[in-house]
Amino acid sequence: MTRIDVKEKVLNENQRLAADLRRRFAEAGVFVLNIISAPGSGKTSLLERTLEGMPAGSRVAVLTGDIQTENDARRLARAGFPAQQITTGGTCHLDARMITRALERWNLSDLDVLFIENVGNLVCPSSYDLGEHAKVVLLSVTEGEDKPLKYPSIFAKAEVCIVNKIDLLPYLRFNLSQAMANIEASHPGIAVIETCCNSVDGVREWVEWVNARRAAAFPVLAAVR
Ligand SMILES: Nc1nc2c(ncn2[C@@H]2O[C@H](COP(=O)(O)OP(=O)(O)OP(=O)(O)O)[C@@H](O)[C@H]2O)c(=O)[nH]1
Ligand SMILES: [Mg+2]
Repeated sequence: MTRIDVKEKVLNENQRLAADLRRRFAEAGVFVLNIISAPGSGKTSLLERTLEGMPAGSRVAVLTGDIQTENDARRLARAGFPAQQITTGGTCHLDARMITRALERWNLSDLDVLFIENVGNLVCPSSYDLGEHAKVVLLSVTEGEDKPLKYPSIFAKAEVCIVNKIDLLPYLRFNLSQAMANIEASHPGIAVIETCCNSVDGVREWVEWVNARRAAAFPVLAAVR
């Protein structure tokens, strides 16, 4: 049917633009993470804690996607690093064209790390390659331990799963060991980090993961910069 053809065409176009972004990130030595979760799981909070802990002068920037509002970019800009909002106006995911357009405002050679906060949604963002080095999925304990089984695609594609809002466990009927088993079932061997973004619990472990993954992506650059 026509509908299927259109979808394929859009995804192919996205693949072409994502490949171009990937080449540009490699040439400029920019390490890029695409952070995905349901609305409100704590993506912006995790990035706020991450940026707050970075030394001034760190060559890091954030693109943050939402359907409406500039709220998240405003929150993230407080840490003093470049932050740009992409408002999709209704689209439930970021695509490679949106990233390409946003990056026209920045010089990639000024950056070492680019965090992309995707639109809050566990489904659509998993289908769109943004040229990133790795996808990151957040699961907050308020969402229920079954989500990795209900939305397996993003858990299968992500390289690390952040289990957030761990401070709320005493107040919830959330079975953490079952959640861990469900994450492992969706992606055997995936790295899992527990965080509380109201404090810095687990954030150091997350930053260590980012640094190690960056070093794997750019072994020579990581050694000299
Ligand atoms: N108790 C608790 N609350 C948290 C934690 N992390 C985030 N929150 C709260 O959860 C709410 C949503 O957090 P955000 O960081 O805006 O979540 P988000 O994933 O960026 O949301 P969208 O961009 O709208 O999808 C806020 O009220 C945060 O203060 C946490 O670890 N523990
Ligand atoms: Mg957010």
